[in-house]
Amino acid sequence: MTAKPPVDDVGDENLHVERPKRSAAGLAGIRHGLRPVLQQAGVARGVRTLRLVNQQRGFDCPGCAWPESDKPHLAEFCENGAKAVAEESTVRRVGAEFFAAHPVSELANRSDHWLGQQGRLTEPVLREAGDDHYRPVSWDHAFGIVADVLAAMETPDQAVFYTSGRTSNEAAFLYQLFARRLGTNNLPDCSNMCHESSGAALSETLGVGKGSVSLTDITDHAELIVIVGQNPGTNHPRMLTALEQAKRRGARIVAVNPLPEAGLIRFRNPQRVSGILGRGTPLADLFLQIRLAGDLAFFQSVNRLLVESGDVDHEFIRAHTAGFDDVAALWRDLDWADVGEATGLTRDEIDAFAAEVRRARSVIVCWAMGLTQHRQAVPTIREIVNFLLLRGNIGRRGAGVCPVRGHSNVQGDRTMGIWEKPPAAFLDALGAEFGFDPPRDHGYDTVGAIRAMRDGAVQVFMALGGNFAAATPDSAVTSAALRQVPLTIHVSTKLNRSHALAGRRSLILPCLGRTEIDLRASGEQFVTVEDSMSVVHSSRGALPPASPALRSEVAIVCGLARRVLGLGDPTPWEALAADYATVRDRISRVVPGFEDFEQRVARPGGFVLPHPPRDELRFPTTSGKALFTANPVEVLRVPPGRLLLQTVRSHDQFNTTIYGMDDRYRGIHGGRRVVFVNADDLLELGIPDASVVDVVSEWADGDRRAPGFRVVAYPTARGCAAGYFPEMNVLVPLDHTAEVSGTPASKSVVIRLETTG
Ligand SMILES: Nc1nc2c(c(=O)[nH]1)N[C@H]1C(S)=C(S)[C@@H](COP(=O)(O)OP(=O)(O)OC[C@H]3O[C@@H](n4cnc5c(=O)[nH]c(N)nc54)[C@H](O)[C@@H]3O)O[C@H]1N2
Ligand SMILES: Nc1nc2c(c(=O)[nH]1)N[C@H]1C(S)=C(S)[C@@H](COP(=O)(O)OP(=O)(O)OC[C@H]3O[C@@H](n4cnc5c(=O)[nH]c(N)nc54)[C@H](O)[C@@H]3O)O[C@H]1N2
Ligand SMILES: [Mo]
Repeated sequence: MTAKPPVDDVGDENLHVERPKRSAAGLAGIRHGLRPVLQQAGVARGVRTLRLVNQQRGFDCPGCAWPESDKPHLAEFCENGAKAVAEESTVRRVGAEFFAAHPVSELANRSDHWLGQQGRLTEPVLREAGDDHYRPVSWDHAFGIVADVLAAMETPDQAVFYTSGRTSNEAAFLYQLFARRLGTNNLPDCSNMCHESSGAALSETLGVGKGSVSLTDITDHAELIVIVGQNPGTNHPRMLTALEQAKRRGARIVAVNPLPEAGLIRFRNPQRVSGILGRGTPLADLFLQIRLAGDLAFFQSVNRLLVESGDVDHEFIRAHTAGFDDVAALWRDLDWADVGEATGLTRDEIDAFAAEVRRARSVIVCWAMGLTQHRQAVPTIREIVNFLLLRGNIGRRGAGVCPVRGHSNVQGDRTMGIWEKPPAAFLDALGAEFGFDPPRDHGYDTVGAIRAMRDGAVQVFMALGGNFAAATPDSAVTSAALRQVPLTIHVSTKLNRSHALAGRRSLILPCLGRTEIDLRASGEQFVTVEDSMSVVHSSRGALPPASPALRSEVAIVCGLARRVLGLGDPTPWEALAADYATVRDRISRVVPGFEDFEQRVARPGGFVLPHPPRDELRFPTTSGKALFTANPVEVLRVPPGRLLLQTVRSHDQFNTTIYGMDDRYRGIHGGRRVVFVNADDLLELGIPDASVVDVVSEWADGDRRAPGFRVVAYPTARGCAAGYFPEMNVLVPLDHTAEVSGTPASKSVVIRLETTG
């Protein structure tokens, strides 16, 4: 039952819309999850693969970064994990014949779905300047081309090294070492578009840019769990199991979201009989349908109420924090009319939430892209820290900050030094270990890299994973920028748009995926990853590689580094590529918290990295205290006749990888070009439900247009539309970014709808 890849693009011909679902997962979830694995991987390979996901001797799920429990179920995977595994373990292949048959000019017009469905890349290919085809090239020749172009650069800062968050710790560590040996900190990554805002806000206020809770804080201890700007039913389905456990022991759950997402309302656990048969567990006790970008005003109003009623932990504030008095003064000036306008919530709703908070001895706040991708993302997350500090909800059991990470190793890549703004202490340790003086100037982040490419300042763009052309904002600007780069290099498992919208010369270097056996000179290797709760553990592939020509990311980085840096470079690249234990040995001496790495990662479940606020109520900020910060509210006012647009994931995609054309929980089937709008807004705009419109975004430099979207009347907050990325990325202006973090503000774009038919 191995289905062949699609010949034609499916498009939206079969689009139909049903009522949104009220609950997530359940039996349908398992069935939907298994179907793609069995279709793409064949029955035997599929079942064998799924049995090994997230098991202690298996591989880490290439889906999201939600942690595994101590005692994984026999099948610790979810519907969307199954889809991620299927994408990678597919038996379809893209080789020389494929590229001979499909010119790049044709590939550029294919959808992300069609490209991804073609199968795994099997051999290195090169497209020369002026040629319309990729053609096979040897690994050696490919590395030679890169070495020649890098050697001809005027400065190392003309090269950019992007990383996506699936890269292992070992590969990431070597990749940043290579870039810095070359002399640049141009290491943008997908984190710049993801949790950069969280990292910025948390490191400033708490001294650590990561989450402070563990899985048992959620399952066993928290009395109140607040889920803000996150859609776990689709993007972190295993989180629902943890929330269900919390719920069963009496924890309260509050969801804050413009969309009534199915997973937030009710959950049917597919791994429990009652979940398969019954109606499941109601999850949220309180659902607050907030307006886009209203969260800063919301949390600030709650903070004010708590201070007014005296429901704060003065002892904690005095002992562990700084800045409270100034901030409390700002809160007293908060205008309730602004709060109402920004949040769309009534005073009763806010009071109800404050009452939940007063009752709870321990509170966790979880969030994801609904907070990080707004202009005021960093002040908003700082205000959440204020909220938790007020009642001592940091550094104690069942309490804390929980930014839920996206990619399975995005947090680990940062820990390994993938960052354009590396801390001096990291560079010092790296330089001491490898005997060189790393560059100190900050490099480009993702948006900075696009500007530099646009301005002709980049000679080489390399990507270790990801789909830069599709994931980044302002698609027209970005693809034009990429196409004028003299050489682009993509290390990838699957075909994607970035290979079609690549530089003047373009290389695709195919690599092993997580699911595959990685055999090196010293034997079979494993790699390590860090999950959203700072647990580091191993991941070992089990399937034969998709093609004998594939190399591991580690081998590719080391091979390239040797060729580029020459035989005179003292780094033992060959030895590092032969035995990943030697890489971990280096990491253990450079990165704090990785002492005895090899021994500790051998333990079942791995080990937890230190987190001073969580472990010892110590705040490594400049003042040594946790900081209250003043975050003035700026109400985002939209001109009449306009809406605010957020760009989200459907249930059938992993970022730019489109598994299928459905968004089951939201009732969308057979298409993706939809725009969700509140029925009352449609009435006011005079646009009937189901019309076809152009979505037009408005920015200082002019309009951007996404043609041909079907309007779907949907119970979203008033004034707040939604659509899918990457299709809507063409509407996000490059300069529309979050303060401080520079993250594209792709969840609050001012748009108008123009009817076309
Ligand atoms: N299956 C699957 N899993 C994934 C991914 C995937 O694409 N598919 N992607 C992975 C990655 S890289 C990431 S970063 C995560 C993303 O995980 P999520 O952040 O859950 O992903 P989004 O689809 O962007 O959903 C954003 C949510 O925030 C809400 N929201 C938007 N703006 C606001 C706001 O202003 N205030 C509030 N309170 N809510 C708001 C939206 O309505 C939506 O529910 O998922 C990871 N896991
Ligand atoms: N408008 C809008 N834009 C967004 C977002 C949004 O919410 N709205 N979300 C942003 C977020 S949170 C993120 S994280 C970024 C994601 O940005 P990216 O990380 O750049 O994009 P992905 O779609 O996750 O990358 C998928 C590609 O990775 C490759 N790949 C998969 N597995 C492996 C592997 O093991 N090794 C290697 N080398 N390659 C592999 C495959 O070729 C696949 O095509 O997008 C951002 N863009
Ligand atoms: Mo992400």
